Amino acid sequence: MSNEHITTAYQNAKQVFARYGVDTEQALAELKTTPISIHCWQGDDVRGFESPDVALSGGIQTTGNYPGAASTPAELRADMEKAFSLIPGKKRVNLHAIYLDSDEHVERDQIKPEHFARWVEWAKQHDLGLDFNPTLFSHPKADDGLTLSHPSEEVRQFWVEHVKASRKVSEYFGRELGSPSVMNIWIPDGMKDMPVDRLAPRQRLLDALDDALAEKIDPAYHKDAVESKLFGIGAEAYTVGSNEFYLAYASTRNTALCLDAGHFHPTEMISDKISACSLYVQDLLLHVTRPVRWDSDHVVSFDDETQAIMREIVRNQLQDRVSIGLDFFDASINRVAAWVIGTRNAQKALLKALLEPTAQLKAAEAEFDFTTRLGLMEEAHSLPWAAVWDYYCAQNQVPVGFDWMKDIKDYEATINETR
Ligand code: RNT
Ligand code: ZN
Repeated sequence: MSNEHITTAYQNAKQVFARYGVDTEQALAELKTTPISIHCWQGDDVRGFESPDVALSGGIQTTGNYPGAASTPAELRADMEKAFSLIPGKKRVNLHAIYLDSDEHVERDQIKPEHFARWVEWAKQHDLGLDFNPTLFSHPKADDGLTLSHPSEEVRQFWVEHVKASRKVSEYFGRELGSPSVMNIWIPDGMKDMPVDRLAPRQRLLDALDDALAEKIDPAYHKDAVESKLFGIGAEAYTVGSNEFYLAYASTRNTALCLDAGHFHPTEMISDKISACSLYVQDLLLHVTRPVRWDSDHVVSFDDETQAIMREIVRNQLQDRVSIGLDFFDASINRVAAWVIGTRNAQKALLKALLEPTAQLKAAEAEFDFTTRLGLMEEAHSLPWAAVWDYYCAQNQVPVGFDWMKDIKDYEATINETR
């Protein structure tokens, strides 16, 4: 499609949206400044660079053996750069502690900002914010399936020290890059079969978190977030960090709350949790992902729930309080393409939400005119938002439509020679 066609289609769409009281220019300006935090771990199947041989643990799994996975920090950064050249708008990169870039082995409780200095340099060069995660899995001290809730004081303390060390790294990111790093704590702790004591591990987790987060850090540089989960592989009967546990923790300790779209019962949707949680916690972090029958972490699709999530943010004007992060890992397709597909889908859903005639919908609802509400809501799905998306891609010098696939195929051909 030529630029002229794209612009003409956009101008037509702009008129259509204007008739519904929607300003496309404003929507595009907002889309452009809303960052999406792209997770590094899609690029190497959550392996990291700490110990090449340690298997992924913690009840999460990647499946597939598509060639070309990154195995060094330089390869991972190159892959992300390629993906970013195909994704418009503002990006952040979400790192896990196991992605340290160090020439020597460093134990988790010993990680320091210097082990992430090359990531920060790179982020500066590419105008990226950074977010962070302590890694409480894929480690011998997590082999019992318990970390911060472990009955052993020694094991627990090791993980507390890891979280403390991670906060320093996160603070360093925020300080260096001028925007707060959101540091998300997810632990795999749970049990395969019915526990006798559900309380004591939760009490230990509560105390360990309070200890790990005791030091105040300027929220201009760093924010803590906590992520609940319903179950994991090998932790089917019980997770210590359940939803109730962390919702109450975040609201009483003033941390952010992370809602992962795959961490609830299959008919529960995080889109319906955003508004409720926003009344009790100041900041939310989203792990936008696609659960297929379970917490499978499939690549984000342009599906109903992804659209509903973005609508909730926009309708309630929560853009400043909700950080949008992605969390999927698929090893069965080209990993760079996975980032491109998932991130572009999240952005499309956000744009579509920004183009919704929300004021008219709210007015209909206020008048109990539910017929108008449903009619307009349904018509809004087929308004020409895709023409606005194409124009946005062209304006931001990234491929329009499926043209990005050619770049992926070319990149794949060069990668296959070296990996
Ligand atoms: C696991 C959680 C967690 C991880 C990442 C790698 O179920 O969703 O967020 O996916 O930390
Ligand atoms: Zn998650």
